Amino acid sequence: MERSIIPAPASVTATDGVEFEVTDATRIVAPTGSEAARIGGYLADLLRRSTGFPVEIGPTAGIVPGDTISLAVDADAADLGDEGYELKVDAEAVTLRAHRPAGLFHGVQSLRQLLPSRVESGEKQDGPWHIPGGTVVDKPRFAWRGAGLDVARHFFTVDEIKKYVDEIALYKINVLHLHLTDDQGWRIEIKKWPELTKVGASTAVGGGKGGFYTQEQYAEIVQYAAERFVTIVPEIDMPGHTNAALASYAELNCDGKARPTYTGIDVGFSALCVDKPVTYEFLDDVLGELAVLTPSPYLHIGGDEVKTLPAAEYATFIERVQQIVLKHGKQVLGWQEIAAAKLVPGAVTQYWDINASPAPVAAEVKGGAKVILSPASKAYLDMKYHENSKLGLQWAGFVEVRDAYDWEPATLLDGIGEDALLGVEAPIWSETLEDLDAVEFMAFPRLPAIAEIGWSPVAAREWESFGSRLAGHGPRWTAMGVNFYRSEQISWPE
Ligand code: TNX
Repeated sequence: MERSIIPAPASVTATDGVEFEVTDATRIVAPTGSEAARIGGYLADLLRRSTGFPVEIGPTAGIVPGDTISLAVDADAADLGDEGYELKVDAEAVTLRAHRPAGLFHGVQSLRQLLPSRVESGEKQDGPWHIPGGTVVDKPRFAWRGAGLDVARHFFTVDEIKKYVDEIALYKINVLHLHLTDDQGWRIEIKKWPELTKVGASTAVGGGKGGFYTQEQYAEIVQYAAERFVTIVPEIDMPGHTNAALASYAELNCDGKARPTYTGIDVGFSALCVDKPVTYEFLDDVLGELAVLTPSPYLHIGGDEVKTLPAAEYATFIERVQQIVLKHGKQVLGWQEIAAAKLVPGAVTQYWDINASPAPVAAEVKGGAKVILSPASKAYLDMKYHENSKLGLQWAGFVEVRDAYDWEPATLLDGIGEDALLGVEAPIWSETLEDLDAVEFMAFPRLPAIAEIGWSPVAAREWESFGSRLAGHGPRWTAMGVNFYRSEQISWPE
């Protein structure tokens, strides 16, 4: 069983010689109207497309042995936690149990991966459809297993985001962090500041046409992701990375003059005017509108790479913005640079810059702050795989699959141990990536590596095992229509 599941489950016991066969009599059993039934419906849709079987859902089992896949939330299964599940497969039935619906959803992802890869096809395929027998008992190591996507340097459509949500959910990723604003583009409608999406949204790196999400479209993304147990975490980067806003509104600039729009890829040149009251009125409106659209407890305020502000002004700015975040009922999340300011209780920093000292973050940790790890040399999926990669950047080095896989969060940084970690996240910056095809090429196969680091216990993590499991996912991606990089480190099946 364990030969195929990514991320590696906490525990797997295979029953050799036993298998369950999905047939035209297979039914999904879950209480009518329950979350279990909704998740069962998601599984049924997947099975119907590729098997061509009717796969009915109902509250009671069928009468033929071997025809039942049951899903249930079990109030007594508290030991499985918020996201864990237990999956039992024998010749008669598949039984999936969890304490919470999220666990059922994750269990369905494991079940998917136990079926032949052609189950991922959008068209009817030939059987047989066997699932190997055994028991999986599984729950995550870290609560935060994120993917990040920069929709500012290049714009990605609602449909592209939805497809990416589907792809990351397969690997039990539970956060999609959207980098909504940067120098090259402002991508979210803010009703009180309409020029942001008239001017700021009109550009992209390289001079493309840009774009933005209306609040309605954004809510649709949030909802679609929530149905897949993925939380959208929005980022408004500030005080730097703000040229798109500074081009949209003259009054946000200290000299009162609107900046020209920007389509290059330099970083660090822009900054909001930290002394002007209008700056904080602006941020209050932006974060306020966004908070209403955001079920996540966190608003990401960026805070990275400001090269034009004195340190004291930067710190004062971050301290003021934190109060705005709190006022709107949210908690503060920011890139590691915000650790230079006095952080409010509950604030989380996201480590990325391998060239900067982690000491300020470690100091915050001493005071109880939590950290998300996105070390660029391992977890930045926009880094080139090797020197001849056409897509990607290379400031943090080349990142092959094994580099993305072979590191341990709890021992990576001095003073930032297991207890301080909320989890891990794999960002994709889109300076060189114009569409989802390009994003997929960077994410696969490295995203599953980061997903395994975030989910699996250390004892279940091993490169040889990961590599052989990963090889089997190549045909799965092909069946799903997911572009991927055929790394030479992996023995892909023909
Ligand atoms: C650094 S990561 C940045 C981004 C770039 C990225 C490219 C971070 C907080 N800032 O603005 O897009 O490198 O890899």
